[in-house]
Amino acid sequence: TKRVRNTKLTRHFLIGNTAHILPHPSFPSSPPDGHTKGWTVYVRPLPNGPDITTWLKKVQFKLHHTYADASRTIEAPGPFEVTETGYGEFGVEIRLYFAPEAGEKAVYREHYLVLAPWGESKDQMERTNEVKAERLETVEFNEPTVEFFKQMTSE
Ligand code: SLL
Repeated sequence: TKRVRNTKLTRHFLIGNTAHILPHPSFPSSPPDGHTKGWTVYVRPLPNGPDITTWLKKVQFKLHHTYADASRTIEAPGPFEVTETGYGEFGVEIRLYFAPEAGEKAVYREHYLVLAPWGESKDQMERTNEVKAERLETVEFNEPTVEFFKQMTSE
């Protein structure tokens, strides 16, 4: 496959989670026994940022083994997220699968779920019953295939 030499495509996105103490309006009123939190883990574009589904085609989230069907796969157009209830924090294993034209293997990220208020907005998180923990992520396509490069630069 022909590649564009000395060229790198960089794309930004967010990986994170939100969480709420139950009960919360976005969750069913009778969660499984012992489940005290509701949460969503996600891979998202930046606020007002460009569409990520031009390059991101599938996301696999691997949850803690205490979940039935711990492996959750979301295909484009997404949204690339998993919503669950539970009691504890754990590292979610995330695999990002790219458009076939990219000719790139899946890449791996981990997001450690945060369920308790933290940091500078701790008080606000407590007041609003919404915890959020997210970070900016980057993928780089080095010497992209000609086809993928054309597609990405003609958006
Ligand atoms: C902890 N190390 O003990 C962690 C484990 C387990 C998370 C967290 C419920 C799963 C289910 C759930 O929240 N598991 O009941 O389906 O804090």
